[in-house]
Amino acid sequence: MRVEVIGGGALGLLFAAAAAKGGAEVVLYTRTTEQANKIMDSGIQVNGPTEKEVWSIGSPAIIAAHAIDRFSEEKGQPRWIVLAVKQKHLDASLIARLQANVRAEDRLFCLQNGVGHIERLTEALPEVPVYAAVTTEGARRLDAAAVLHAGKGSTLFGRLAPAWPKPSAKQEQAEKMLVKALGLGGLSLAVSNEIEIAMYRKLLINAVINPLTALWKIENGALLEKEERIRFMRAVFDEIMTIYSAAGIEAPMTWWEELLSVCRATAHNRSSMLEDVSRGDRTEAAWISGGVVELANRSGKQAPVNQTLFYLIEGLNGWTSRI
Ligand code: KPL
Repeated sequence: MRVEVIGGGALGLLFAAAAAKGGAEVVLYTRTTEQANKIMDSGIQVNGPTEKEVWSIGSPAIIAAHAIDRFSEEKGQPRWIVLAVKQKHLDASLIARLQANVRAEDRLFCLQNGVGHIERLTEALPEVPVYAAVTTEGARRLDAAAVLHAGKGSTLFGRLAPAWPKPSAKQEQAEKMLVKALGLGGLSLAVSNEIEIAMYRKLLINAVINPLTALWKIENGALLEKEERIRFMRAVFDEIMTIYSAAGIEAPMTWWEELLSVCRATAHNRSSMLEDVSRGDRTEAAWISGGVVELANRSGKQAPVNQTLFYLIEGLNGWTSRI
């Protein structure tokens, strides 16, 4: 089985290394040639939560690493193409590159936070099966070729209805092979027929935790340290639940408890949005808080709390494109 991973961030390195360990032929595409060269020289190092759990994998399992402009059509076996770039990098030029080089037999596996990308990709590549993936793996990039797999999570993947309600036998076989290879590589993966609800659950978690931790410059667990913070989280949560209900999304109230559990389980994490803001990078707010606002608008509703969070975050580093 061939797996091509686009994106050399924490999840890209982790998925590429796991697929290679699990026996797949892996090609990794990174933003820079320097990173690709480093990976070809040293392989990828995966560090577990304790010092003892370190392993690396390189050639021949990782058959190549290239800068993304080398991504091209492959005449051989169908590929799983793991899109491990952030939403902000899933732009018109990357989508055009995919349109030119991905064949109908390939499959896209999309690891982005937020919403909107699956629809964009499905529209751009109508012949290609597009899978949404929702992961709770905790990973942090240590350097160009090393990743810390800090928290063992799991990944659900599936297709949004009504795209391909029943996968073909070939498709099911390909799904099984991916689950097996990544499982052997240490990642727990399962196919879900309800990936949409998993995406909305993750969207809610990200839409509450990410902007608040980024604005207040705190770790996830610190959200629970003060009553006022919890009240604010609740206001964001309640607004999202009202929007979900208007949009016909069946979201249980137990998601509040789950949200609090995620804060406890990732207490010492700095959210991805806090990291982006600290580096002066553009965040994923447009696809998280902005995704909630768009969902509200589609049902004829407003989302003032999420809209305000989106504006505040976009304004933090001078990213005011939509304001
Ligand atoms: O997904 C996350 C993120 O930071 O983007 C959470 C779950 C909030 C963990 O930090």
